Amino acid sequence: MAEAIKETVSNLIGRFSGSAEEAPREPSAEEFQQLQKKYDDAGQGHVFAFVNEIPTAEKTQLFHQLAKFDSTRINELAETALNPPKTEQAAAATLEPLPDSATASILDSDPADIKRWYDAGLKQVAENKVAVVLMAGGQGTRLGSSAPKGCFDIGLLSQKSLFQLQAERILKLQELALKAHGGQSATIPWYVMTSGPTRKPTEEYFAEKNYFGLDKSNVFVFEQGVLPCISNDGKIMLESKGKVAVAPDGNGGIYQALITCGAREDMRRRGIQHIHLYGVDNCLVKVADPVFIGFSAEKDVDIATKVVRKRNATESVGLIVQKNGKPDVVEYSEIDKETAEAKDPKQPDVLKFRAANIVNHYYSFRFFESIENFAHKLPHHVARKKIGCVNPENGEAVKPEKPNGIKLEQFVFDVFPITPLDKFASIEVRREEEFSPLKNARGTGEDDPDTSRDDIMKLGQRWIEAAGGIVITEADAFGVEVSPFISYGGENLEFLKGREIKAPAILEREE
Ligand code: UD2
Repeated sequence: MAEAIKETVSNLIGRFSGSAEEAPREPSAEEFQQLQKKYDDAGQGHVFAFVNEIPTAEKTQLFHQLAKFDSTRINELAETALNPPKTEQAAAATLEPLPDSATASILDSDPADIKRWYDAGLKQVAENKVAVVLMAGGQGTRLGSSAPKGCFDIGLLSQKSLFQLQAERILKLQELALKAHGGQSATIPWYVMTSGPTRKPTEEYFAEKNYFGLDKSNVFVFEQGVLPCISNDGKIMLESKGKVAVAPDGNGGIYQALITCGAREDMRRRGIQHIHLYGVDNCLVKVADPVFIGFSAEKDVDIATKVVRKRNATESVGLIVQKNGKPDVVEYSEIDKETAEAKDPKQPDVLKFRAANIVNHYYSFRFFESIENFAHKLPHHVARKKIGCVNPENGEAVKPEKPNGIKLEQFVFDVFPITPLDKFASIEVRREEEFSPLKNARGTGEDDPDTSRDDIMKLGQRWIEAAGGIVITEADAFGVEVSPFISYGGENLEFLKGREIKAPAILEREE
């Protein structure tokens, strides 16, 4: 039996990692004609304009790329994107903050509640019921780095990357769960979604780092889907004569990808009940946070989301709201100025909409079992971009000076309105403890590598001072990097009581 399971798992890994990329099969002339007819009928036949000018291998690549898309669906998406229906309800959508019944806050929770949630969450980890899904398909365009964001070195004394910090928090939490509840092993499987551009470098980085000490049979790197780029007149764009211009389908592509790559099946086989899903760029993220798991399990919700208080009206964050009576998120790229600046009628100097989305969500596995019902219904958001392509008339390369097409992407939080309010919860956490996103290049002064590094160092210093340690600081010499191996969330630092530490410093486990 064990052999059979091992064999199945190794197949899964093969499928997940997609290691053996066999050469695509050459289509028959009939298969090629059938596909060409489908695209012709959809008014997208121009994608075959140059097939007689490209070598067979490229022609085969083009066939397999186009066979993956549904040309009729692409037309529907393009039509909706370029000519959005002016539905009256969109205009009349009533936006309100979430009702108190669906919101909690760590800031004013009873410490006994927080401890109860923590213990319950840790027990779920000990019983191997908690999985983590990491969305790491974004390309760090604003960061100015071509490597995946998770590989980025934010300048810590340890030189640890975001991926490494997150992996070590998983290791530490497994250890804490084992200590608290005994048992054979507490395993938190880690499903890492990448995109075309980030998959290979991510896989290579994980292998090079030997999975940061994690058992590699519990780490699954998989790839999200792509969608064709569409010209402003609704045509599929060619990147070259034999290749469609495509872009990752957005972090909302996670749901379909979890099924396609077999991750949901693997979770089912493992008996997973709770999923923590988060974005890679937050250096403070509490991976599989037991408080969050325990809180969500106790409320028995299908979806929960962590929020922080919005910094100001223009911060680039989504806002958790109630829209037409349902939980929803208004993304920063789609919010109007009036809504963003609206003040709370009861507190005139506080923003009315201040529950900032931090890409930090909980799902019940029960909800994941319903992905087939909604994945294809999620809306596609439109990003107008400058897209390198070839002129469909003559095949010449076009380097656009201004946006010449659109990329379509789904947003992970667009599932929120599917959930009834009583199966949804939002919990406010402290920004300085849980949210410091890496968005911008060094030197920007906000959400950049230096703010990420400083926020980790300051948090570690606060943990040590709270445990009775003394941190000696001078002007810009502050902070202590506390390795996840020493403490997951500031616990078990009493051994530092009375001890002096000269900042900046690092507390790392002895090898
Ligand atoms: C995201 C949130 C926004 C706010 C902000 C806070 C969404 C849709 N928007 O905006 O509401 O919370 O973060 O920092 O979540 N990703 C993929 N595949 C993709 C695109 C993105 O995996 O095709 C991942 C990306 O690697 C990252 C996360 O999704 O982990 C968020 O992506 P982003 O940083 O590009 O999103 P941003 O900052 O526009």
